[in-house]
Amino acid sequence: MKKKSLGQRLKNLFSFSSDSEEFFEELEEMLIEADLGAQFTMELSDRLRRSGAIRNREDLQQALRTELLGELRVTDPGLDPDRLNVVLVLGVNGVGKTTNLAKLAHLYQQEWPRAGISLAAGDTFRAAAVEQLTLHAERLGVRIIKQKSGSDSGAVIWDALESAMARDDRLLFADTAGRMHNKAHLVQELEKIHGIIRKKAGDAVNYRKILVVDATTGQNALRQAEMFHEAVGVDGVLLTKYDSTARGGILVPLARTLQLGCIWIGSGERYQDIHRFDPESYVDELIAP
Ligand SMILES: Nc1nc2c(ncn2[C@@H]2O[C@H](COP(=O)(O)OP(=O)(O)OP(=O)(O)O)[C@@H](O)[C@H]2O)c(=O)[nH]1
Ligand SMILES: [Mg+2]
Repeated sequence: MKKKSLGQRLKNLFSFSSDSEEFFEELEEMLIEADLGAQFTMELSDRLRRSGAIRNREDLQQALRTELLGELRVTDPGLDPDRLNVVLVLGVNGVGKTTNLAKLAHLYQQEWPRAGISLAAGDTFRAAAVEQLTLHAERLGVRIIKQKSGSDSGAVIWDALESAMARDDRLLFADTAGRMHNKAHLVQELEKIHGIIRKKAGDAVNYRKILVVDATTGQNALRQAEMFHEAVGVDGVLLTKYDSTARGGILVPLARTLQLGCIWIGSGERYQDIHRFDPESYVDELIAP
C-alpha cells in the first residue's frame, strides 16, 4: 500500500490560511518528505510566499506543476540502431538493476525487432545473480554471456563485448554488482569494467551508463548517484519502483545537483512495466489528489 502521496497531503494544507506561516511550514515539510530536496523546497516556498498568489488547492497544484516541470530533465536513451550499443546498468544493491535490465531487453525486442540482443552477467559477486539473469535470458529468448559466480566481472564483460561485436549485435545489456566487500571495492570494480569497455569498444560501439535509482530510497539516492557519477560518469537515470512509493521526488535533486536527466521509469515487476520518462505524467502522478 502506498503511503499518502504528496498530492493527497496537499489537501490538508488548506486547514491553514494560505498566507499564514503555518501553511508554508507544512508545505515545506511535505515537499521535503516527497524527496524534492531542501534547496528546491526553500526556493519554491519563498517564491510562493512573496507572490501571495496561492488561494486554494488548484492554485497550489498549478504552481507546483509549473515549478516541477521547470526543474526536471529528460534524457534521450541515446541508442544508435546502426551500431552496437553497450548499456551498463549501475546502482547499489536491490535498486532493481537486474530486473530493469531484463525489462529494457524486452522493450528493445519490440522497438528494434531485428536487432541482435545479448545480456552480460557482470554481477559475479552476489551468489544467485548469474542464475537470476540466466532465467531472464531464457524467458526472453536472448543470448547471455556469463561465467560462474565468483569469476572476474571484467572478463565477462570483455567476452560479451567480443562476441556481440563479432555477431554484429545491436544491443548488449551488461549487469553489474550492487555490493562488494565495501564501497571502495565497488567503485574500483566499476572503474575496471568502465576501462575495459572503453578500451575494447572504442568508437565502433555506443556506450551508455545508466544509473538505476530506487524511488523509495529517499535522499540517500543523491549521495549514491554522486558516487557513481564521480567514478564512471552517468549518462542518465532509470527510476525504479515508482509504483511502490508516495515519494519519488528524487529526480528533482538529481537534476539540480548533478544535472542528471531521467530516461526511463520502472513501475512494477513485469517486463512491460517500463516506460520512457515523461515529465508531465510523472508530475501528475506526484501531485495527483
Ligand atoms: N514494485 C517494483 N518492484 C521492482 C521494480 N524494479 C525492481 N523491483 C523489485 O526489486 C527487487 C530487487 O530487484 P533486482 O533487479 O534484483 O535489484 P538489483 O539492483 O539487481 O539487486 P542486486 O543484484 O542485489 O544489486 C526485486 O524484487 C524486483 O522485483 C519496480 O519498478 N517496481
Ligand atoms: Mg542484480
